[in-house]
Amino acid sequence: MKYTPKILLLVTVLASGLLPLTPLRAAVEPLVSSETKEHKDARMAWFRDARFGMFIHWGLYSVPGGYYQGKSIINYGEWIMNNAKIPIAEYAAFAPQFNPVKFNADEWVKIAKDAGMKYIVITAKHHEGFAMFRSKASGYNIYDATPFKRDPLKELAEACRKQGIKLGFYYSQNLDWHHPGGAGNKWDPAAKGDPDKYVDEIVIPQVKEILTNYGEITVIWWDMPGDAINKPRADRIYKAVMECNPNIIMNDRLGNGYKGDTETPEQHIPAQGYPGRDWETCMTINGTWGFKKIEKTFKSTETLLRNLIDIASKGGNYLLNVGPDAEGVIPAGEVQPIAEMGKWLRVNGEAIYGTSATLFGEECGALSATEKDKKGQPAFKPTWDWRCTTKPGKIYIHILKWPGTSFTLDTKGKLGPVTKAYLLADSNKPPLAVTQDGTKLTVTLPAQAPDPISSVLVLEAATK
Ligand code: JFZ
Repeated sequence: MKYTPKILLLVTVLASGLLPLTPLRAAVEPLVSSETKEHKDARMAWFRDARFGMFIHWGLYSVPGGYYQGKSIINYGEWIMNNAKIPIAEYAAFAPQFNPVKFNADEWVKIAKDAGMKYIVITAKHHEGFAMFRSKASGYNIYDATPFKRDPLKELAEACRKQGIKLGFYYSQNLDWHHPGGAGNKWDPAAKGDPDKYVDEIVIPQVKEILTNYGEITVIWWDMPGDAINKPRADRIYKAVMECNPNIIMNDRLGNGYKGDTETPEQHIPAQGYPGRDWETCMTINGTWGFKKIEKTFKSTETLLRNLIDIASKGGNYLLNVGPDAEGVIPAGEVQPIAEMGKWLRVNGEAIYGTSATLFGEECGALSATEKDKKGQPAFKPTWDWRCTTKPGKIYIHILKWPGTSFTLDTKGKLGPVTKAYLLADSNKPPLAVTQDGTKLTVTLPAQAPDPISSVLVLEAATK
């Protein structure tokens, strides 16, 4: 087919939403420099507002659910093929047993939405190599290789669109323990193959499929880069993504110098965030990403909410994982605490969504004088009295440890006169009494916290 350049331009602009295209983004990564700040800001705007998303690890590994030959296999459930060194043909035999008839995309999206999450990132293909979508590039996919005969990503994309949730795809570009030429499978000789053929005949065609067949996909989440993703291969993959959607948000895990748009700290919250970079902490609610039958212990609502508040106060996002089982059900132990988070967010969301990082920083904790972290550096010891987020003209103090009848803050000269103070849970009540003596600010509080986990004190004041 031949298009005139004008039509092509029009089609591209329409396809990429209303953002004006920087024709150069495709050409510049990893040098990045020529995307204007305005364009980058517009491209990242929804992500910076969102603050809270759902990660979904779902694949063939949900069938064994952490067990192989009657034994519980240690470590993450989605790594079972590797951890138990399961031969390719034997692992592939899980496919005919995979029939997640209880999968209901509308329900999953509703769970995310009720939790106050604004986007979903789901594993389109994890290291096991099994595509969770209908793929022409490989028959090893949920539509063609299982009795399910449905494309869950298609159903999820439709449900997301209906319910106003953004959708992104995780894709394991380097590790692929099934397809010849994919990296990482050293236990089965059938995995041997040409990595260029793997990239050109599996990765690139599948990436094009997931970025064109499912409406607007807003995030591409690579994982576990390695030597096999050398510069020419990384460049080819990147080019394919940019051809599909130049406004996509890409994480930092493609490999070979590609910094992407986001830092992705895993299972932890960095002490100070990443000043000058967008970032997203991804985390499990239990001890695994992919479903494991043995996992019965889940983080509490308090821990999860604290994490969300801590992350927001450092300018990041929280991508919190759920691992649906082989029937397509998200474990109740994961649904329950995130539903509680949603309840809190319906009252206090103004202090999370679309906010900027703290004006202060010291409230998050300090470096220990004696203890060292894994890298031998002074360990960061968080403190949990309060956190701060901001919006123009508003400072939100998330009070985690209720101080009794008054809250005192050293403003360090960072805010002007406070014109009004109130509790977000209590915004119709008379404003709270405030005294300001130099940089010492005191707000009179009720004796009881409105919320047992975190109550937000709003200060209306100009920030400096
Ligand atoms: C990777 C995957 O291997 C894992 O299965 C899961 O998908 C997770 C989100 O990402 O695991 C990693 C990746 C990076 C680090 C640790 C585990 N890391 O940087 O420490």
